[in-house]
Amino acid sequence: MVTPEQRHEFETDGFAIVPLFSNEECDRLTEHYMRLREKEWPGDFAGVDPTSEDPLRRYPRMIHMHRWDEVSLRWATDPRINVVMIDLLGQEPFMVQTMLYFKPPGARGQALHQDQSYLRAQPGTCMAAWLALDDADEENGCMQMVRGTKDLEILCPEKADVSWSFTDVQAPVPEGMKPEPALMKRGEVLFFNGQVIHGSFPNQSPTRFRRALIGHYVTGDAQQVYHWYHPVYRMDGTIVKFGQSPEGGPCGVWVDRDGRQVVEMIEPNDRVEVPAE
Ligand SMILES: O=C(O)CCC(=O)C(=O)O
Repeated sequence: MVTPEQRHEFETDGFAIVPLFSNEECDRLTEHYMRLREKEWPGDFAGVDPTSEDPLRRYPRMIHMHRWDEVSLRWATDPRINVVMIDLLGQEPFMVQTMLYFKPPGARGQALHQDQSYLRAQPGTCMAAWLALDDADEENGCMQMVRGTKDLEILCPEKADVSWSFTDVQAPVPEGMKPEPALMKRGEVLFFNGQVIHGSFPNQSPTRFRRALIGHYVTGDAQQVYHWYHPVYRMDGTIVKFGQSPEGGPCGVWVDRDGRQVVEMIEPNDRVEVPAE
């Protein structure tokens, strides 16, 4: 299922794009979630306001749909996703989260971050399967990936600029590293590990949505994950008993060592707050 090029990309950068779903499947999924979005569901913490000026209040992301929506559970445990994960990781993963980002025209993006700073899979890491339901490019706010970050520890978060990001924290990126756009056709899935720094810029299109269906997983060797991601599912859709990762712990900051940027781990209380931009 995974080509030698895709495997090489994943081994080098911690991410790879694999075409997996047909246009008809994308149509069906898009229709399904657009219909669901007409109502409020568990996980809609900020509420849905069809009259809001803010595109993300009209179409907020959905979270953990697999807990109440059979279509989402079936998609997140789809055998094709499982085969790719096994190919890339050597082991079957566990599924812990689903999300649907609608990202309508004019919507803010999401500041750069590492998924592992939220999921805290231990041992091992987490993985994402990010399915483009629309073609995604720089105009409508495609994913942005930072090469060279696939093995990083969890970085201490900084404040993000909420004028363009709907989240208020970001992972620091040192000079010399920069996000690169992941241009995708609908039906392609971007697989990336929990260390890779990634995010997305605003949707600048006046007309195009940039919808994505996302599954989050922990690698097969993991025994703990943060409590927000429980219950944990096997790839056959059954629930498995899992430990809970503790809160807090050290995080990394970039320091200059002989002209090279390296990550140094510190206790969170020793951090110096960086003012918001
Ligand atoms: O879809 C996006 O814009 C961002 C998604 C993301 O960063 C994530 O799923 O971790």
